[in-house]
Amino acid sequence: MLPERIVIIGLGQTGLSCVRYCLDRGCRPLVMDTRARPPGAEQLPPGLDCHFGALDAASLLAADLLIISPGVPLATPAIQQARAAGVEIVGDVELFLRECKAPVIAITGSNGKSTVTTLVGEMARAAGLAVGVGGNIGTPALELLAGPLELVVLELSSFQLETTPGLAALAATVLNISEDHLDRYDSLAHYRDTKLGIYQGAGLCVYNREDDQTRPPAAVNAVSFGLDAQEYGRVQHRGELWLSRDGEPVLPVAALRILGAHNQLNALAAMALADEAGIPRDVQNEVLRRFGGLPHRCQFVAEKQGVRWLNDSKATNVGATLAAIAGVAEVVPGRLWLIAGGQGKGQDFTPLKPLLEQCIAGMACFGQDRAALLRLAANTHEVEDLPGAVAWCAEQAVPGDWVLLAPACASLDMYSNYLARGEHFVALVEAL
Ligand code: UMA
Ligand code: ADP
Repeated sequence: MLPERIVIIGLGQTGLSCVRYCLDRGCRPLVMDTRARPPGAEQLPPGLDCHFGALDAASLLAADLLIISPGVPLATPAIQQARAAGVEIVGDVELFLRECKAPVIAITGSNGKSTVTTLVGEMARAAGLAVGVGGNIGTPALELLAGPLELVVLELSSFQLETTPGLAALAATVLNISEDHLDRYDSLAHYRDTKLGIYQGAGLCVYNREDDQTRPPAAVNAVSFGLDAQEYGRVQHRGELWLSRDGEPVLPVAALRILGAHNQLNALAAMALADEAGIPRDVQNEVLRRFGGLPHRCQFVAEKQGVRWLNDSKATNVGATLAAIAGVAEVVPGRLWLIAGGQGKGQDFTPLKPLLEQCIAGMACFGQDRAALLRLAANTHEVEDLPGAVAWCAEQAVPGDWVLLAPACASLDMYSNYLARGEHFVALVEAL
């Protein structure tokens, strides 16, 4: 039963799904957004109370329940005031979990979330389960309530975890932790601890033994994945490397279509989660063999004048760019050129330095925070924007070279999201 006075804060995809959820249950919420013209405004039914351009602190204090979108910081003073006054604050995922009867697989991490979420979702579907896949990956969780559900696979961001106190997943994972969203958290430890909240109440915690920051508290039921032979890992078998479980070979690494050690870790995490959901191993393997990766993640775009172009627009932080360079450098015989830049979100870019010096012929730096990238190494070059970066790389590269867009930054200084940036890149390359 929903209380009477509900305020929904944020009118993007999440806010709209919350409005629909409330209306379907006979409750008319008040909707607020700090943006003067939030994207979902024109989809609202006529006559709904709205307050756009700023938050109205008095209405927040008078509410029984605040439903907050992930893009709205909990630390916002008016929201903190309401919390201090005892107003309940939740996110859409919490509302979803209160209604959902099916077991939940919950996935977070700085990178690899969408890949692992998609893999587990595909495995469940291939096993014949009625599976709902949503959360940060794009479909707001509440929309999943519309269909039959035998299993739910949720990608959860740190923002969503802040407002999901009641998570008790069948299995939960933190895939890895590297710097991200430091414009919203006061330290890496704060960001990590928010992510580790995904383990609360989980039946099984799946962690990355290559990354100590992903370890759950000692007392819980846990299993790990990593690149050695333990638990979910890798072993040599019949002269080649295989993914393995407790030292037993499961699938040759060469059978995976997704590139790089980071994707082997993603596959192992997906196996661990799928095992807990009871999905048969042969079904898992069939999905791992056919999955070619998601668009905008190390996606092959085209070969132009003998130069191959790759789109990893989803690399929105340094950790993702490092993984993309390492994965691509393993298979690229020629020189590799990099395009990076955008909004740095307060990250330290220096971890890029060694790979820039060892694996990259040159880096075109564009966007708001390009100055910090330009300072990293001698082989950097300043351009204004993505067209400038593509033009420069096309001039520099010779047949046999590869060019990788892996920006290490958010796109929001110039694009509505990473998809728009990736699509612009694909169009620019196709026009060469
Ligand atoms: N905003 C305001 N004022 C408001 C409300 C929002 O300025 O009052 C801004 C936010 O700061 C943000 C933008 O509007 O820049 C969108 O925020 P939102 O909360 O309305 O976002 P939604 O459209 O509901 O989309 C959200 C997730 N977005 C964010 O967390 C920023 C989507 O993840 C997610 O797919 C969707 O819910 C469905 O669950 C996107 C994302 O970028 C892909 N996530 C971040 C990431 O992956 O790094 C966390
Ligand atoms: P997310 O949903 O967490 O952003 P994605 O699966 O969409 O993750 O991958 C985003 C980018 O992160 C990829 O393009 C790749 O460069 C990088 N990446 C993917 N998996 C990993 C991983 N396990 N470790 C580090 N980087 C990764």
